[in-house]
Amino acid sequence: MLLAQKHILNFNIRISHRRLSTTAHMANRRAPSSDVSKFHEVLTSSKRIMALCGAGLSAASGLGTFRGAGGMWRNHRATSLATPEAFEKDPGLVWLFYSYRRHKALQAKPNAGHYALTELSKKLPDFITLTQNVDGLSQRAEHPREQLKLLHGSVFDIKCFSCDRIELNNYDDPFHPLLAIESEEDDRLVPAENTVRATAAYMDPNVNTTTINPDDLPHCPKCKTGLLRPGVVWFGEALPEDTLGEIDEWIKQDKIDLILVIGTTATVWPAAGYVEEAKRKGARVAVINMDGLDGELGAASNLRNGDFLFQGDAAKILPEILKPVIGELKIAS
Ligand code: BV8
Repeated sequence: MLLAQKHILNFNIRISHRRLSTTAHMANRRAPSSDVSKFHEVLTSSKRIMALCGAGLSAASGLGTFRGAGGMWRNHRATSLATPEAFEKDPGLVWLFYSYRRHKALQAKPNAGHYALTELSKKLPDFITLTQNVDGLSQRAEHPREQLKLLHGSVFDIKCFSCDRIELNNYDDPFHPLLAIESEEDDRLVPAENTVRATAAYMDPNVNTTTINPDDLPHCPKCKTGLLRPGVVWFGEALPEDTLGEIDEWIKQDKIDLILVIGTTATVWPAAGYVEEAKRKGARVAVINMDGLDGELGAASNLRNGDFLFQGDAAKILPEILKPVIGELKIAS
């Protein structure tokens, strides 16, 4: 008995130990700080910093996110649109979807979050921004190009679906007359059925959408036969080799002090994998997200002691938490 008890006692101690250790571990594991002054100490002593950005960074510019608050992809329909298979099945529909996002992105303006990262790049040569966004807003905030890595391409680059031709930075809106998407309110100038169908198609998969005969869609001026397509990385497609190489080169150079995980659910790979890579190089993690811990934080969810979590709008939080390095952000109106 005694033995048993001793066992029970030990067991209890073990249990309590484990409970203690797990709670201690949990406490240690999930105790990110949101103390800005503590973050400022870490920031000012950090030499090498990386940022991983997602749709939440552009939310304050009026662009929908994919899954988070007001998620544009909530119906998952968008995921099925962002694939080479969807383009093969109905290139007109996929083009209408991207024409809609080009139009919205051109109407939008970079926000204080984008400009704060631009300033940090200018002040800290060993800072790089990895963005999953294809909206061109970091570029329009004049983020130093060599410190900006476009993981998933840009809706303003145009590629050929068949040959290797690529045209960078095409801002024609619409890219082709058949792809005209005016703002929802005012669609006088666009063939009504186009907009209605486009929006319907996007919202309701049961609407037959083959709106545009592929022969009428823009074709490649080089190989003449290939359809032109948006220069983004679709699901199932590889990320740009040169960009991945540049990032790996930067990561290899030295330890990393801090990774900023900004407005992303960190659920799309291999982009989400950079959180773990930075941690392996010694980085502390600072999450800036509207949803916070109760939201989907994917690869950035297991925060530890010494990590940070700032819940709220990236456009408001970034200028604040980066102030010791970038100073007061002055945005030209
Ligand atoms: C590939 C371009 C292989 C197009 C995009 C490992 C495990 C599991 C799956 C995989 C794996 N490896 C590969 C896969 C498959 C797949 C994948 O990851 N699937 C997921 C869904 C599980 N990955 C791929 O297919 C990749 N390719 O693996 O190729 C290969 C290799 C060699 C050779 C051939 C093939 C390609 C992935 C890229 C796909 N393209 N975009 C387009 O945009 O149309 S992904 C797209 O979705 C975005 O770029 C982004 O990456 C993602 C959306 O995520 P977020 O940006 O995080 O947006 P989200 O809405 O989810 O979250 C917003 C967050 O912001 C929320 O948390 C919200 O709370 C917050 N927020 C909202 N407002 C604010 C805010 N925060 C702050 N302030 C605010 N105001």
